[in-house]
Amino acid sequence: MVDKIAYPVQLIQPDGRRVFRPDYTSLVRDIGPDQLRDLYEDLVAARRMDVEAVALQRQGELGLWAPLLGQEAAQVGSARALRPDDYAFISYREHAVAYCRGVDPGVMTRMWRGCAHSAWDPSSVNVTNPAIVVGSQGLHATGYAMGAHLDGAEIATIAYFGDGATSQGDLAEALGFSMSFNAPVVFFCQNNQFAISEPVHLQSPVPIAQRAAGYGMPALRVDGNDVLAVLAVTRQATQRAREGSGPTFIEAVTYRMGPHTTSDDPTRYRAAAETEIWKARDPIDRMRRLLEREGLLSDEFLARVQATADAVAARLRSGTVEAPDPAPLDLFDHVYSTDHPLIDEEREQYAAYLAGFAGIEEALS
Ligand SMILES: Cc1ncc(C[n+]2csc(CCOP(=O)(O)OP(=O)(O)O)c2C)c(N)n1
Repeated sequence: MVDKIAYPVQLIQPDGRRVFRPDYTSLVRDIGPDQLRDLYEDLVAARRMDVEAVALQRQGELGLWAPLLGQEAAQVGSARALRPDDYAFISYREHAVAYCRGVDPGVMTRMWRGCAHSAWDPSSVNVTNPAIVVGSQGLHATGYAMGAHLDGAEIATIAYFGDGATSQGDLAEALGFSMSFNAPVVFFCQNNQFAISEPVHLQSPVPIAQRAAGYGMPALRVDGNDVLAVLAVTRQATQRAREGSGPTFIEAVTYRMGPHTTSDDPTRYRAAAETEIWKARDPIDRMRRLLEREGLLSDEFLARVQATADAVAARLRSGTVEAPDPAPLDLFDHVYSTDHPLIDEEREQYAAYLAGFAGIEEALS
């Protein structure tokens, strides 16, 4: 697979034409008109959901949000390659992965609103809550994959992370360990060209996938804005994992069209001209062009997509603004599974601090 590093796998060109790649087309032979339409719907719903979350942050309803704008195809294509019993370990930007796994959009913002440590029960959808510690989920995924294998489960585990994460020690350990033990894990890197303000060429002088090749791990690059190509390569990698052929590294070459988070201003470190180039490779436009070329777009279908996307966004909004504020002292719950003297002490101190404000509001009014 190492020869695939130079040329990212592509099945749909930016103008919507198919690419002749029998080796990868065979992996998505079952994706007919209905499935193509469903993928398009996922892409549109994911973007709509993300735009709604950014608006909620601007309206003061969320503390922070990490937009996925531009990365919809990388996330939808890979998540739709997973089987229900596969397991995904995500970072803070994989909202579309969570959506495709079945996470309720109504709880998706809880962590970002600061009202829950864990927004959903990971075991109910086989996707973790977002990992903020960059690269940590590579190790978690490797450990989970090893455990699942020892339990006799024939599943694939997938770790999502960015280009910047590949410089973390955690990822280096995960790659080395998983190769040594042939762990059934897929390392899915979304190379969105930036780690906050650091461009990928500063991160690595060689393609990111080549870093994995250094561990002897099969690695390939895929056009991350091509949902079909991403689906194909992820199916191949997860199948390798399930049948005991070990880990695979996928570099999905994409672009973060928005800021790193809602606290970031990308105009300070990248040129508008560059963003324009990537706009022409927009993953949703590409899929729409394919549907158009193949006669699969109708007003009725587009109305259905719009209705789904609006419903998802409405659910995200109502779930956010209606989420109950936790009691301040809940902060100390679940730090340990049992009582802990240090936590008890901190809880008491904080309670005393809060009590010091009693009556202040009345006095000021
Ligand atoms: C261990 C660790 N170091 C630093 C940070 C601060 N930080 C948050 S996101 C980020 C950049 C990560 O970039 P990348 O891995 O490319 O993912 P992207 O945000 O582009 O999706 C950094 C340095 C962190 N959260 N965790």
